[in-house]
Amino acid sequence: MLKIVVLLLFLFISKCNSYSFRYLQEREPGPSPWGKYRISSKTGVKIALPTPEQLQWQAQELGVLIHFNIATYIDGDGCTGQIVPNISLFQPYLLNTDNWAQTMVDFGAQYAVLVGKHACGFHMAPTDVKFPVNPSGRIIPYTYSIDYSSMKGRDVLEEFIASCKKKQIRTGFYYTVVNNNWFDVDRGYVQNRSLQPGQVNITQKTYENIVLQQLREIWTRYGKLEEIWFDGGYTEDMKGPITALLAELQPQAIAFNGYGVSPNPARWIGTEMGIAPDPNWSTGVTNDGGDPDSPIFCPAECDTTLQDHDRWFWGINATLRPLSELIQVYHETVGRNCILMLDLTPDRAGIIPPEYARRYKELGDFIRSCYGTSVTPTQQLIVQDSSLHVLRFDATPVTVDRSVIQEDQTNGQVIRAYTVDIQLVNATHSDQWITVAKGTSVGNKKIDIWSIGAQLVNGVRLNITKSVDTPVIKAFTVHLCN
Ligand SMILES: *[C@@H]1O[C@H](CO)[C@@H](O)[C@H](O)[C@H]1NC(C)=O
Ligand SMILES: *[C@@H]1O[C@H](CO)[C@@H](O)[C@H](O)[C@H]1NC(C)=O
Ligand SMILES: *[C@@H]1O[C@H](CO)[C@@H](O)[C@H](O)[C@H]1NC(C)=O
Ligand SMILES: *[C@@H]1O[C@H](CO)[C@@H](O)[C@H](O)[C@H]1NC(C)=O
Ligand SMILES: *[C@@H]1O[C@H](CO)[C@@H](O)[C@H](O)[C@H]1NC(C)=O
Ligand SMILES: *[C@@H]1O[C@H](CO)[C@@H](O)[C@H](O)[C@H]1NC(C)=O
Ligand SMILES: CC(=O)N[C@H]1CO[C@H](CO)[C@@H](O)[C@@H]1O
Repeated sequence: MLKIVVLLLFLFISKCNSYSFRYLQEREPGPSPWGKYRISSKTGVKIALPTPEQLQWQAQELGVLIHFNIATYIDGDGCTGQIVPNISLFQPYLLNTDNWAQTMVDFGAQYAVLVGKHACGFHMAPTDVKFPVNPSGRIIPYTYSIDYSSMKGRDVLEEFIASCKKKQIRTGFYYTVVNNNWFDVDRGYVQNRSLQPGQVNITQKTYENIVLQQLREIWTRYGKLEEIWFDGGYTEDMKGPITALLAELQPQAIAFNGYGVSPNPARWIGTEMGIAPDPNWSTGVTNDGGDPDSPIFCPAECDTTLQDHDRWFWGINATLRPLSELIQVYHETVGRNCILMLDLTPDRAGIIPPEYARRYKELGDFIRSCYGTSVTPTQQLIVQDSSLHVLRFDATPVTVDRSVIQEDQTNGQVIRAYTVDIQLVNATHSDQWITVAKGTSVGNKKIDIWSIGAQLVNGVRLNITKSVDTPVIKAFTVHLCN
């Protein structure tokens, strides 16, 4: 039963291509119904506490967002305006989700979110939903779905889940609530304008019923989901019913754009370019670098594309971002306490094109070779106190050019500032140190590539110069990469 709640005017900010816009939180957040915080015994400030699900999610660092749908078969990057692509276009004759999953492994993705329904309205899973059409009130099935296409009898969502499971990749779904061109729905509402070929006239109430029934289907038929993607969010009218449905069916799932509907929200970083601001905090609910003083733990997700020009669906003439640019994306997302969610885009045959697969693997190979191991096993970590962690290489000095810090955020993110200092091998006395990096937010991970370049050192130390409670370091490592 649909509950209509009329609340505040909802504001959307579209980015250049409106079909992949993300919701920008415009209002001041109200008191969170779930957000927990504690009071620091050291400084008396509020420290936002993560849920175990949020911590586990954030630690994954790499994921993919799979754009494959009927929009793969049109020239534009998704369905704009009132376009409803003809269902006969959907012909993924080589469709193979094992092939997708292998690419995820080569990249290093720990989780994958698949677009089930995008703005066109085409649903990649079979659906039992039936609804009345205007003006006759005749009841029809949801015919703009896989069961009415050349792939009748298959369920891409189920195949995707099975393939990911074999590779221990966690899974989730994207289902856009605010757009459905088949019903001429834009920003959550059925439009009042002349319908174009292929569009079907239904009421707003019917639309909201369809959404809730289809969310119920995809949240019950495929097991526990790691993440649920609300691209563009949801209208205020839908917030109540969606909150209730999430709590009933997928309470553990991370909800992208989910502050206010889920106890496990994640926020958008505010850009699709693959760059997080520095600093980027695990706390705060606005679509930017966050707010260290916020009592709400809501880590950021950085979604970006492999193809050039912010192109999400496979494009016939699309070019790929060079490896060097993707490495920079890694450093400016994962290295700044953001989760990197890279677009994965099968082609019209339904598989990852070989040159795309190679690029994902090249990036994965770089990450593994650069950061997979620390520089030397002979290092000795001396924790002088909770604020001073010293790596010694006295027996065998090493050449390194960067450091990686990870904060244990179990009891919240508490580091507010730090420096990384090195002791050169030719230092003449033991308290001769040079500061090579400084920063503020650490969180899940902070990578500092030293502007001074590679140095031969016999010591590297992390000095936490400001914190709102006793800091807990999960890892402090140094590396040399080309
Ligand atoms: C792809 O590029 C070719 C050659 O430049 C051009 O003729 C064609 O229109 C382009 N197609 C699309 C969909 O951009
Ligand atoms: C879709 O394409 C098929 C085959 O070309 C055609 O028979 C059908 O009429 C088209 N449907 C619509 C709604 O245009
Ligand atoms: C949709 O149907 C309603 C009710 O029959 C009608 O008032 C409305 O004009 C129709 N909308 C369009 C765009 O045709
Ligand atoms: C829909 O548009 C028509 C024509 O512009 C207008 O007369 C009618 O009041 C509108 N209906 C609604 C429900 O806004
Ligand atoms: C150590 O070597 C660096 C160059 O490698 C030099 O700039 C620095 O002055 C030397 N320091 C001492 C104390 O000799
Ligand atoms: C760490 O930084 C603080 C603040 O700048 C400074 O007072 C302290 O001396 C530093 N620790 C060491 C061992 O240098
Ligand atoms: C506290 C803080 O540094 N906030 C920054 C977070 O990121 C946004 C966007 O870059 C900045 O505007 C804030 O100043």
